[in-house]
Amino acid sequence: MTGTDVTLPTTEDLRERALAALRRVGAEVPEGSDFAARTPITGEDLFGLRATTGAEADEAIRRAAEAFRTWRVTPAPRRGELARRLGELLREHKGDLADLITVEAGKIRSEALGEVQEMIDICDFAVGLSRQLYGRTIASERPGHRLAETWHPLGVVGVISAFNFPAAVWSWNTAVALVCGDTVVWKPSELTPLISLASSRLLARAAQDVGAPADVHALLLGDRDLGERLVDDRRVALVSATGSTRMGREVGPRVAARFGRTLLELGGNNAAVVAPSADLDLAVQGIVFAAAGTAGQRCTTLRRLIVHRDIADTLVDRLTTAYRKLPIGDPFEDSTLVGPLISEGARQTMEDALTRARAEGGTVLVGGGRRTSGTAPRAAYVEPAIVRMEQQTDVVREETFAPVLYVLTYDTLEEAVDLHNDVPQGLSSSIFTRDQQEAERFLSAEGSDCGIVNVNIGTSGAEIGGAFGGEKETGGGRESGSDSWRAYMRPATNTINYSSELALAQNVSFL
Ligand code: UN1
Repeated sequence: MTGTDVTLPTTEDLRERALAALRRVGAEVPEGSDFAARTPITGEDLFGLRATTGAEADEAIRRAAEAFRTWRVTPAPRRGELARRLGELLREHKGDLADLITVEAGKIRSEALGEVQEMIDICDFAVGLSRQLYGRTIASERPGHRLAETWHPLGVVGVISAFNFPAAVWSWNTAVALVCGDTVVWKPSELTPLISLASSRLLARAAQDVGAPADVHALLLGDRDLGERLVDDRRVALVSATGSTRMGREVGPRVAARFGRTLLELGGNNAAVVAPSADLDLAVQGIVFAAAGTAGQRCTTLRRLIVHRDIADTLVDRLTTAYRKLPIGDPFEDSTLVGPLISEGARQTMEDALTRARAEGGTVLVGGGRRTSGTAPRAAYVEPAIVRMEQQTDVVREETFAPVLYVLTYDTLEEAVDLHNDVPQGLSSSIFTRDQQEAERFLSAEGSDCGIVNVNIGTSGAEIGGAFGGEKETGGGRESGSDSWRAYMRPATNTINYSSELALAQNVSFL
């Protein structure tokens, strides 16, 4: 189905809106012709930009390594002041940053504001963390000895981020890395240079306000060559990369080959199990947000629904009804719930997945069509789709970064868990049930194999307080809250002898 019912702002309006936000933030736009800032709202270019050159990137890494030498010995609570000031500036410019996220990533207003809130939250978390970088004291087996564990800053952290959370994922890494005493060099997605310029500018202002070295953070704008520099440069101690599993498969071994560290946050193929006892009102709301929200472009997006056979028809009916009413279009419009896909390429990928799903025995129950606009032929607006599958086929096991929800049915919880875990990715999962035993089994070691496991809530929209990340092809990294900070520091084990005897461990005698 194709309609011509999407009314959109003009590219000129969007350009003005973006420039006004950048001006308020105080960011300068490096004009040039290396690549273009672009908006998925109309699918058009906004203006040309100059990319960071290889030599500039090299110099940025050198300066970040130099700044590390003073930053690492700045007391952690003092480093926390930088996160606090950044949080204040983010609060002040929340609307400006949200505007840029909507213009560049196409997020609806409420989700764009939510992304900035997530940045503010991690700054608050990082301020507290700056007084909580605890090590342990361990009982020594020797008299007059003490064992201690000390956490030290790691070095330069290279952050490679994706278009879909263009600012929040940077802030999770950056706020935590900075209070840990690291310095940061950021290579954002080429699709979201403007929000990167704005975020980076606010951090530079915060650094100036609190007297932190200017080089604690640098931004590299341009294509993947710049990311590859971070991957291959020995001065970069940790590469924290968010993106596809394909990208992670390259980054992981290359960084490991030079004994660098990685923190990988890669693809997901998130599922929700819906049990017969589930509160269906709750389930429908949770599922529609997780599957169709952000136009299916979160790594936590719900992609598979594993429904008990007895309630499958009822649930699917309610979902298809809800899907038919989803307002699709201009993400700046308050009533819109589904904005554009990031590109025509993403739309094509969705169409291909639906073609494959049909060939693999699936039935498209709702959606999948394109919405067009007379004024913006290059924009990619789609109707979120629900596809009933007889089996978990190849296409279902892949992550398609678009709003396609596959529905599978089950008879026993064991079968549901087997289906759930039988994919290569392991990011986020959930179960809708009012049966406590069932919920606990799903949360237990024989349940979901994901890094995020929820009950009676969808797979997306995690708070920053928990650790974020997943297993298997999702990469194994943990970012954001809990004790994820440990990835940004190096532990040293100290044995301190406060006796006058040299006692050897394991009762070894010598001399
Ligand atoms: C991502 O999609 O890369 O849990 C991050 C969520 C958000 C973060 C998503 N807080 O959906």
